Amino acid sequence: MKRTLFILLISLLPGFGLQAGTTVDYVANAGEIVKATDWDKMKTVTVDFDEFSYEPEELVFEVGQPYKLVLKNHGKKKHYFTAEAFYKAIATRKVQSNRDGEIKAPYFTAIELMVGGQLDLYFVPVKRGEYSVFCTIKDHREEGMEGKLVIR
Ligand SMILES: [Cu+2]
Repeated sequence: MKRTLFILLISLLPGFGLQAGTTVDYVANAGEIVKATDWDKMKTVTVDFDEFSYEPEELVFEVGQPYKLVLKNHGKKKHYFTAEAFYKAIATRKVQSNRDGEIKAPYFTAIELMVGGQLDLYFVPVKRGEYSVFCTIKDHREEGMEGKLVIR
């Protein structure tokens, strides 16, 4: 009886039941980090998409440094920038389209760019690590649309 109760209590602890089958959690206090950040110190980094590449294919970000990551599609096809673990390792301020508006959300799993499209991701790196990014359309990843996002 006591043992059953103990197991029940343990399984109710926040996060305890999430470990199996879940990858990484997202940055829960992203809002506070974004607010506390001096956005005047923001650095702009651009990634150009084409068939079938990201240029540059590796990016290095510093923890705590605010960034605007400009994603531009110069190709003749639409492309993804899928990086779930990376998006969960950053505090996202917003994703902005200069023409259409902006989206605020705790994290994303993927960003898709239409032909000629551009989206700007405003964020602060939080969790150190090496994260992969790739395009999930057909064989684009095998063709070379794969990169590395490093937070140090
Ligand atoms: Cu693609």
